[in-house]
Amino acid sequence: EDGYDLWLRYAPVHESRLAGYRAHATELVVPADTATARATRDELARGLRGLLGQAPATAARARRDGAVVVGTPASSPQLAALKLDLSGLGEEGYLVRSVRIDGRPATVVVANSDVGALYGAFHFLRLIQTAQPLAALDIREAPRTQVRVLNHWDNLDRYVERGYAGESIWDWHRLPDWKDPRYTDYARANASIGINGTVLNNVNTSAQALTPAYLEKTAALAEVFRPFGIKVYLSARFSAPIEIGGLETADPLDPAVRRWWKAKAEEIYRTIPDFGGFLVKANSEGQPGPQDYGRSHADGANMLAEALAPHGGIVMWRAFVYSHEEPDDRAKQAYNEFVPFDGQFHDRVLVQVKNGAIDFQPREPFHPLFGAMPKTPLMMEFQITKEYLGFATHLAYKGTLYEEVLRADTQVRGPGSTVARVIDGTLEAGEPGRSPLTGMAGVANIGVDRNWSGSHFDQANWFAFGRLAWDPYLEAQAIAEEWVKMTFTTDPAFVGPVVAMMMGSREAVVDYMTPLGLHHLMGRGHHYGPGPWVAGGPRADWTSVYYHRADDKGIGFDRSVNGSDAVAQYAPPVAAQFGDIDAVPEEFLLWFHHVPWDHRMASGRTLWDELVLRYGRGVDYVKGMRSTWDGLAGHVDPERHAQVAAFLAIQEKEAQWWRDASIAYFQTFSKRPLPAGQAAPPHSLEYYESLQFPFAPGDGK
Ligand code: BDP
Repeated sequence: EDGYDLWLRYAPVHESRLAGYRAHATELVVPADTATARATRDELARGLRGLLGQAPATAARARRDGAVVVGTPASSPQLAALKLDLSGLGEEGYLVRSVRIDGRPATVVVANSDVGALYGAFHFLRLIQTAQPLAALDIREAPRTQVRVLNHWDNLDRYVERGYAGESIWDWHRLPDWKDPRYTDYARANASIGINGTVLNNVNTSAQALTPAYLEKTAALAEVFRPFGIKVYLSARFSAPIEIGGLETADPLDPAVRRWWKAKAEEIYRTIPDFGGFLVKANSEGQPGPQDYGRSHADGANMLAEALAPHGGIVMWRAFVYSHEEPDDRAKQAYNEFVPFDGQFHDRVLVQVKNGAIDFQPREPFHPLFGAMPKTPLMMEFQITKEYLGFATHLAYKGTLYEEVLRADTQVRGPGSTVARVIDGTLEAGEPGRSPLTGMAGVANIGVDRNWSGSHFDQANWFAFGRLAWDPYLEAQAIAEEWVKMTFTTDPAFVGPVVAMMMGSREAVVDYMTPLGLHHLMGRGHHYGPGPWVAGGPRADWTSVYYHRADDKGIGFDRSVNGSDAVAQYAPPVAAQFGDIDAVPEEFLLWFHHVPWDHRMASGRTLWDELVLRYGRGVDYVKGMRSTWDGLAGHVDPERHAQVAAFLAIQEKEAQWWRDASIAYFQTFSKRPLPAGQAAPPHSLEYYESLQFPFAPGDGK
């Protein structure tokens, strides 16, 4: 058990359920003969063999009690005869129903397309994997977003930016000739959670990715993924016309540049007929972009969209931008740069927005762009990899982070205007001229490690992202339960405590790293470990002191009307709440306010005391996770148990380090004693500041 099988382990079900399940899977009927249908049949056979100890006989039509029939009405007269209502399911939705065929009980998985049936087959398997009953099924599912993609921050030399699971799984050197079987397993895993696209290369990309040799390699991957309903996309470097096209400029209004991109799109689609489109990071952190020529984001995005649109492609244009001029508050920049262009983007453009306005911190308030561009489809960008949450060694379930953001209420159209409704398009569907595109992207945490994600529990974050991209209204807790059952065991004695531990794990990271709305306090560059003292260097907004602003009066970034007034970017009721030091939720207190050390908190304690206690609470939570996990040894295979245990020990050490270093540093400003019972940091501040990690993973370029 090295974790390679992810949540598709298909371990034998408990004996007590075996007979019941077998009776509902006596015969497997997947009548279509397409690559997708074959993949569906193979997966069902593999899954049922593992779960039930034997694969059912395959047949061309159902003839026994308990057959499982999977496909489209067009592929199966037996399914057609049921005359099920498939309207509204689209190309990716499905039904899973208990029916009678020729008088015999059967389970059918029916869809309008083979890919819909594949998704339904994974759902059927998931029911067994999570110990659900199979009688009287009446499931109707369709994805609520259209573009559900992973973003790999993988360089062509296989280095993964912010990757903590080894090098890239894309073996560009051996492609297109050698197609590693791992690519197929990657596609299975993604399809099982409804992911239908993958951006293969880093947003900080080399233009090489668009050269003929790399398009051939990309085509080979597309061929592996196609049966699983997964399209390939590429990050496009805006200056590619210069670097690989020999042009003098990449000005999006220059006719030769426009012709170049059109020709490039034609070339791509000749090689990959179902290519998904481009992801673009432009005019951000030194990347080239339309502003280099005095043009706008809309000019840049629209030029690319015009080149791709005739072929059905899309552009995902990132809103993670900030210019090199010193801003008064980096948190305001994306909004300021994008809102003026609402309504001006081509209808094949999605603007891809990170969940918060800074950068994937352990907690951020929702990005103020959500709800502020009603005429433009905004796509969510979550980070699955844990750049700011302890890399792969800290156990932090991000389902709760995703859920918190998706449920946040922008209030732009009154209460209930949640971020989820912005993302799925329902909130602003009536806006004239608005493109119907919707989507969600997750920055992948995948590498060549046998367990894919660098740790066993990081697999849960990949899983949760996929499930929420499919349905942003799902609950983080329910997703964690599914994942634990599928990945480890359905035994309630294990599931209960492990899910509970996961549910609080991200809050623990917030506590021991950046409590009460603090943010961006990590080590410079690599982002490993605490660095609240980080100051100086090329940009103020790459330092910690810029964000925490601690002084002898207090701590926090004043974004109220008296400060940067970033709160004004939210709808008035939200702005009023966030902007009021007495009304702002405490978890965002120091995000929006510079707060005196003796400020009274809801607990009755002073801010300083509360801060110190929160750090300690985070460390204690990790200790609790360790003892919970130790107590569960008998329920897990020794290999996975040992690795999780070892990583929890690392996490405890590092949580303690974060707490101690942060307290040692902030105490130099607060000049107050620690609350009773709180241990002083064992080392001096100078000691923590002196620690160097030149080879921490993730930051090399
Ligand atoms: C930050 C990362 C950096 C990425 C950048 C981005 O530190 O490596 O290139 O975001 O999203 O989180 O473009």
